[in-house]
Amino acid sequence: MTKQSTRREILKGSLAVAGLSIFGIPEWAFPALAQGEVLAPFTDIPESFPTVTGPDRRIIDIRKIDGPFTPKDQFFTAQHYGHPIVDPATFRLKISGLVERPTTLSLDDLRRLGGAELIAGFECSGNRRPQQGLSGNGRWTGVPLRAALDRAGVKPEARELVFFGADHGEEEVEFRTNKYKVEQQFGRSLSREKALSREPFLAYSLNGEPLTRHQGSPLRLLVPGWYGMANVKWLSEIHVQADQYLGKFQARWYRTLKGEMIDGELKWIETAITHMQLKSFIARVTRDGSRHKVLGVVLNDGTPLKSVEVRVDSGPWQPAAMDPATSAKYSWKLFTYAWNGATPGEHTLVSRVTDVTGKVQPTLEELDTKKTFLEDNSQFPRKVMIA
Ligand SMILES: Nc1nc2c(c(=O)[nH]1)N[C@H]1C(S)=C(S)[C@@H](COP(=O)(O)O)O[C@H]1N2
Ligand SMILES: [Mo]
Repeated sequence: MTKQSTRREILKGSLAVAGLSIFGIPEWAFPALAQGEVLAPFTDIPESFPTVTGPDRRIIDIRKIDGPFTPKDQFFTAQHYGHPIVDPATFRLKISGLVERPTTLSLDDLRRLGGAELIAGFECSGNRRPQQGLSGNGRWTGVPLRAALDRAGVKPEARELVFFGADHGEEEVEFRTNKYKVEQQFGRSLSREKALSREPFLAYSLNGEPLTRHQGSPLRLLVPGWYGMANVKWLSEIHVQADQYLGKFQARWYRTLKGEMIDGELKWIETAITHMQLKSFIARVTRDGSRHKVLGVVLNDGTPLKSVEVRVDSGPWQPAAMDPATSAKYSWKLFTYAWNGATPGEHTLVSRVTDVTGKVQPTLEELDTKKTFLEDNSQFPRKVMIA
């Protein structure tokens, strides 16, 4: 048995498990550049650009993805009020409001509840072309949110849970013709049903190490399969209430305005940003001798995938192979495509992903009636120069 077919057998096995057997002949290789492998330059982004994009902001250079998990010192970081400092030793998570037992939990208390692991990737809802750098994937350790909430006992009349970060700032709240300047904490809410489901997670470590300040040290919420804004960093308080939470970052900042055809009539609707929309993008193209390889990323809400395909110029869609190391439900998924017979000159490459429900990643034209820029999951054609 050759080395190649061994790899193929292994992959076949894990694809069957993941239900991805319709993918083409796998040509999987670990994503870090192999010896002798060189990047084929994209002509749609600069050869180099700063990944630190502001005082407290960082993006990843997707051409440098070097494994299933994004290292802590490369993980993108985005937030509204900068990075607060919270001392892990004196930190207490407060659970207040409509609970049987108002509760405060130290990190040790939380550790005693858990030690569970979650593999989850996410992107900022504003992540978009050409850099797509507001995305990453992590192996998180922590406690299912449910375990902490059960300590406090959510009362039957509670409808909504609000998650507050330690970060805050002055906000202008508009009410009719008035504007009020008030101090507010970053806050995001979840319905009772979602908060008490098995999914949301309180994470205190990333890839086996305590969260960095950038990642929300000492504790953050993760809502697997949702866009980044739900993953409240520097989590300090969970407030349980009957009313709807209408804070800025819940009710106003993260929403989409789009036109939808309903019974032959165009209706303008506004929706909240919640779960990630089905998306793929090509991260890099490399050459090893005369062979070219395309590596890309899929992000979605955890719905199993049916296929990822790559198209070169105006050729047919060709199946890509999935990386078995990224098959966990909420992991980002890496894929590769062996591009045979690449000719010198500029080419256009694009990927598209389809999930098992038959949902297909839309083209940019198909998102034409989406006015606001968040949730851009459109197919992203890339231009690459082959020497
Ligand atoms: N406390 C707090 N949490 C926050 C935010 C914030 O401003 N404050 N920003 C959110 C947004 S918009 C995103 S995209 C993610 C980014 O997570 P990261 O910095 O770990 O990549 O954090 C989310 N959690
Ligand atoms: Mo975001």
